[in-house]
Amino acid sequence: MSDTLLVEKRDGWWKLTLNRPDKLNAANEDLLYAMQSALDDADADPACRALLLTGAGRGFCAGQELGPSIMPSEAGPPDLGALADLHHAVIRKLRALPLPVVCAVNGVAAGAGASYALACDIVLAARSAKFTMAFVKIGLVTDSGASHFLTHRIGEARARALAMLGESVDAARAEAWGMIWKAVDDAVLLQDAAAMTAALAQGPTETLGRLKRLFDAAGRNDLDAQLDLERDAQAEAGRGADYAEGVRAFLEKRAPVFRGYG
Ligand code: T3D
Repeated sequence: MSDTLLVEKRDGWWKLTLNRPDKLNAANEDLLYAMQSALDDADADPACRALLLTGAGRGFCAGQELGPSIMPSEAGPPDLGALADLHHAVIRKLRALPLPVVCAVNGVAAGAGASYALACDIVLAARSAKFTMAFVKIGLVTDSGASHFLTHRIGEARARALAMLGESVDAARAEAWGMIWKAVDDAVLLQDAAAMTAALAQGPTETLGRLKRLFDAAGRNDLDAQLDLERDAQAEAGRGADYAEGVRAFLEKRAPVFRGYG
């Protein structure tokens, strides 16, 4: 078990904390593998019905760890394609995980660190936090999905400018632009994010997983294709115990008790 990622198992949900605070939680290989493994474990455990991702200390994540291991050496240039694959495996797992993932951005989210936040389903950010497309400042392209997430959320004009200028966006502007769900006061970020994750963990988990698939597809589908996908997902939802419980609870004028699966 790596200490670069803290995994706390709560009642129905897990909290993952990026834990390299002296480096603003910059991602080294150890952290990237730890994230992959924690996401696989969460996927395999039916008792985990939601995830919260945050960072330890004053930063959320400063992106790829910058150091000699990714510098050109006598052996030649570094294989940044292979390194991108490592980051991208984490992004793919975050998106494919059939559970809601909440991100509490507690401080700066730079480079791939911003991408990790944007890959989550619901992003809350402390008012003091900022998102920085730092890639270009070191001569790299925007990766780990940031060019995709930004284009879809804030539009191409803003996405291109952010990527090319390497400018920062603070949490209030990120909310105003639709890049994230909400900016909240620093003092309440973690408690708000934990309450939201705990509430999602009580939800109809399989339906929340289907919602993820629908919204992932919405960006590439035309209306006809999306209507077909919605019909198929609704047909699946209608066969589930949580749908029956939802309607029963409504008729009985009580809160539903969703099992999550089955
Ligand atoms: O192949 C591939 O796909 C490659 C992958 C690329 C994806 C990427 O993420 S590329 C972008 C990599 N990240 C960056 O370029 C960001 C570098 N960091 C910064 O620009 C600044 O640190 C921040 C804007 C994020 C925050 O600034 P500030 O002033 O609040 O903090 P600081 O003093 O710069 O940093 C605090 C410490 O964290 C400092 O260490 P020290 O001096 O106290 O010992 C700093 O060196 C360290 N740190 C910050 N970012 C990184 C880092 N150490 C290693 N790697 C980092 N990315």
